[in-house]
Amino acid sequence: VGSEAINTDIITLTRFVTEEQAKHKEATGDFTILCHSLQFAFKSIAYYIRRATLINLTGLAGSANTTGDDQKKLDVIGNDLFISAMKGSGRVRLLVSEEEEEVITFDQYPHARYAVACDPIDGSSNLDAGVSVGTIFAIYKLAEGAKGTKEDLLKPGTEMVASGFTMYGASAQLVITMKGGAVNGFTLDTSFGEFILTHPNMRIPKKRAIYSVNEGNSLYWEEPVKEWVNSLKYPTEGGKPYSARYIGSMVADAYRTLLYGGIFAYPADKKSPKGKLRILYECAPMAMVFENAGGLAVDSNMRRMLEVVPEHIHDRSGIFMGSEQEVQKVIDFHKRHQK
Ligand code: P6P
Repeated sequence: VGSEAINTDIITLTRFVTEEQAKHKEATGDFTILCHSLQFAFKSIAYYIRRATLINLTGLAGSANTTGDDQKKLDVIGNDLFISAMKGSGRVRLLVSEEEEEVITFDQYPHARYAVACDPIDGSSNLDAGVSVGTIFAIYKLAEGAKGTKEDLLKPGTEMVASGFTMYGASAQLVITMKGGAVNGFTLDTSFGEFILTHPNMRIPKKRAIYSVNEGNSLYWEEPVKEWVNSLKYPTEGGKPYSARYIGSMVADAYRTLLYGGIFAYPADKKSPKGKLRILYECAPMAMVFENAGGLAVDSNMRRMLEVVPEHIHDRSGIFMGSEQEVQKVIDFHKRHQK
């Protein structure tokens, strides 16, 4: 071995969660076991995404397998993998998935104490183009005596115990945060098959001249949104115009915004009055990541995103999330319109 220092004190996600558990004497280890199953889901989804083009999973291959079914699309495979990983944990009672109309209850585990909401492969429409997609997840702990019905998930994001996402890009990047905790980034080392802590205590810059929004919707935007975006493009106080960065895959736009700063927005508008992105498994989990990294996240009424309560499990919301000062600018434009 050469003279370079070998880091033998590697912090894997498994070790990280185990050390976290040790800090809470009342912990039973259930969350640790749930995290093992979560990371298995990410590893297996990462495997199929990496091979998608090779084994023609990027669309309905048209070729039937032995049982005559159409070959599944990746988002169906991602969903199946996630469901079986959560069931296999034995620690999940309820699961909401973007791919499932109804909530899934694991009746074989009536005493399991966690409820999970997820988008197994968010942005999957971009897959064929090789754009980074991801899994977004939210974890709630069921109240004592909870019945284990979907009402147990119709809560504000402030009640999540953890949330995060895994982006399947050049490597699989997992970003996870616990309630009131730090945001930590892990990179999948496929040679170990382990998520390694590579981005401890991620903090989003307080400001950054980058905005990320689909301007193809500007015809439908409300006035304050139009004025806010124009103020970035045509600065009046002599500043430089902002850079526009929009990938169209939420986890990719979110990861860049978290690392570089700036703001990501998907406003509710005249075309989508309730917004496009889903509260339970897109807006709320991302909002907790951004708040715990020192940023802000609000809905189209400028309410704190984590205080928004969905009425139905697939409810949507507008969202503005990113650097504190950038989100504050949007709030200021909306305040001017309220007077
Ligand atoms: P648009 C992908 O389809 C997605 O759900 C998010 O990942 C992404 O942020 C958004 O929709 C992109 O939507 O309307 O800009 O294509």
